[in-house]
Amino acid sequence: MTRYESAKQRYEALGVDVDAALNALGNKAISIHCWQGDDVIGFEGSGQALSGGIQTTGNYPGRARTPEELMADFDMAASLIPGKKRINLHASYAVFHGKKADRDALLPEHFSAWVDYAKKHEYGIDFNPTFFSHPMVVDGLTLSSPIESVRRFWIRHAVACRRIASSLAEQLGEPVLHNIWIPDGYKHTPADRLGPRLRLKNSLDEIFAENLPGVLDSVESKVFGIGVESYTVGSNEFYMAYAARHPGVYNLLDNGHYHPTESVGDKIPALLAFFDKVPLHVTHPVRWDSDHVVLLDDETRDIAREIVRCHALDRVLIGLDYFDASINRIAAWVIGTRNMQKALLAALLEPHDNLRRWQEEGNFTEMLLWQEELKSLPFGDIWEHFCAIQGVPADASWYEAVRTYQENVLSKRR
Ligand code: RNT
Ligand code: ZN
Repeated sequence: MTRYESAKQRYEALGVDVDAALNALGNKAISIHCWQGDDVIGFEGSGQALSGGIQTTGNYPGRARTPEELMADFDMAASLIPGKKRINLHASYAVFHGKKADRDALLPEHFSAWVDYAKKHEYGIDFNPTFFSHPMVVDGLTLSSPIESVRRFWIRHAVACRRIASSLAEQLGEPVLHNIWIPDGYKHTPADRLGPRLRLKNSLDEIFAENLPGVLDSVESKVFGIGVESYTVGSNEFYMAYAARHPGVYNLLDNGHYHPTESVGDKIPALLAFFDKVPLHVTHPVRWDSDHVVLLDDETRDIAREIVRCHALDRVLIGLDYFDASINRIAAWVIGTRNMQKALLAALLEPHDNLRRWQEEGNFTEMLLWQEELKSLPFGDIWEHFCAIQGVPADASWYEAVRTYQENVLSKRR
């Protein structure tokens, strides 16, 4: 008997359908963020520093500088990741053939290179307007700016981006998540907390006014950013209420955007009670929204567990969001994405019906006992089998390919 067969027997003895778990995992797309590959710089060539209170730290050599490099690097990572993949793009990754367009004049044609690329590799695409690293961010504000010309510029940007998302959806034949995150906030305690929020609300109303097929809209809240520590316009309550009042607009949960003792795992079922979709940015915050590489830690496992327990694999849209420049960027993609998938697999291998029954019967002893016992079952053997049938390296040997690529390609980028 192989290690896989023996592990499978142990899970099956608990009533877990291992084949169904492998199938579900293989069919669940993970939306992988393009911006890990180039430190959130994009292709505008403006030389603008990353702004908006987010930061990439580290200076590992070999970041992608062009669309060709980023696409090649992403392919390298994707070849080492099992299952279905989507690529999550930002507007700042437009590929201009010749004449550049400012953010408020972006068109679907500026993303045709990405469509060709995605079609060739069968990746889905998700899309984000880019409200940072641009001179029209004035005093740190965009959609909530009191300067009407600034606010209008960013409304035009988001309108353009929703149209691009709709065009991408049409070209790919499947929905595209269009997620709005803005950096707006204040370093100092503001004198007026309501005004900026009312301006943001009006901006969103204008942005979402157009009915666009294929677009899944979401808004992403945050608690604070670097340099905007005292007030965030797009707070949790603000966007939660906005999404609840606007059918078709979803509330995206980024697990770096809450107080450290809050659990995004717990927020998922709360939102599933009211929304048919819950989009996520899975990250690893260390003391702040530091966007470290996703780990197979309790938080990631809890997020995965809630998705699976709630039978919501098709309702929760899993995207990743981190940018670590201190390690090989391709390895960062591979480690983080595989960790998300490992967490999902572990969750799929839990006997949720039994656990739920014990909870309902008030049998908390057995519920606790088995929650703990599950942690030491041979989940790694099932994971390695999954990788093998998906045609990717099952263990850490995937790093060999990255090391070779580093030597032959990344180290030559100067
Ligand atoms: C920032 C948000 C946002 C960005 C990306 C680049 O705190 O998490 O999602 O990280 O859009
Ligand atoms: Zn995010």
